[in-house]
Amino acid sequence: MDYVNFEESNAFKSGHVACGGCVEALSMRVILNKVGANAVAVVPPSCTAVICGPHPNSAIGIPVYHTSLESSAASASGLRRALNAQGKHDTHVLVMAGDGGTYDIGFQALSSAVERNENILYICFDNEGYMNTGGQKSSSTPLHASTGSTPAGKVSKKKNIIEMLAVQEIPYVATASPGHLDDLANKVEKALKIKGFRFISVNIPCLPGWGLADNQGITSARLAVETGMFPLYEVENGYRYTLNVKTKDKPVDEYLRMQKRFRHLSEQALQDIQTAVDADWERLLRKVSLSE
Ligand SMILES: Cc1ncc(C[n+]2csc(CCOP(=O)(O)OP(=O)(O)O)c2C)c(N)n1
Ligand code: SF4
Ligand SMILES: [Mg+2]
Repeated sequence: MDYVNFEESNAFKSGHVACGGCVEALSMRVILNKVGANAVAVVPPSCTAVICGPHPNSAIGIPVYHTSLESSAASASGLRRALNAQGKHDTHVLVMAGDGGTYDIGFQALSSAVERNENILYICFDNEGYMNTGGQKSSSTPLHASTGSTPAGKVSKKKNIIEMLAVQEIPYVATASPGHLDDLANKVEKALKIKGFRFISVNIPCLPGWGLADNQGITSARLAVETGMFPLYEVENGYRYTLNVKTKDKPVDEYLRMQKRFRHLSEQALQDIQTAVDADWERLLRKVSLSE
């Protein structure tokens, strides 16, 4: 049984407006309790921005800078420098952004901040689409998923942002999941101790966006890991790979079939996804073994 290794510090308050059963809200609670009070958050338009809510009724216990969808990493860079100029080197600068604001619209600012190795912790809540605006496709949406803008299924594969960032040799890049909360908490704790650009992508099964029942968020998150659709791993300094859950023992259709966005899949499409996931898993294992 997974447990969460943190003390509740009222960093995330009840009464927020996430969908009932949303595992992003649960993830935010774990992350913010680890981050603590000495921090500022940068949040672009997204479910996260809605969940945080407006001042003075914010659901989170640290100051929030609501920036534009393009500019999270640039805004965070500016805040970091302003805090440094005030001698507040220990104040954490945290970005909490969606996949649309990270993989797509905010990617230019992200890429530049990564190149400068800004001292920022960037959390991407990856619900694989533009969910706050009704569920359109992003470049994080997986192959074949039906969305508001790809009703017959997406024709390209999910962008591999972890590898795109790791190749720049930043100190820390990781994936995490609300299905493994202790692992998520440990990764946040580890990232907070590192200086430089740190990036954690959290897989967020979105209840309305993926077509899941209100109580299926955690089950779906766990299946994403168990099927290898969303492996949990870390890349330090671009080369040291660590796999946090070392088994992949379920077929992808267990994960895909419970989501309405994949209900139209043919047997062939299912097989193609299985083949691609198996190949990606083998590649990941090779990278892990190379760094041992
Ligand atoms: C430049 C720009 N384009 C479009 C929008 C409208 N918009 C607001 S939130 C959003 C969805 C963002 O998706 P994502 O970052 O994945 O966050 P999610 O809603 O899924 O949490 C969009 C398209 C905007 N605010 N700015
Ligand atoms: S739309 Fe999805 S990610 Fe957004 S609050 Fe609802 S369940 Fe959570
Ligand atoms: Mg999204």
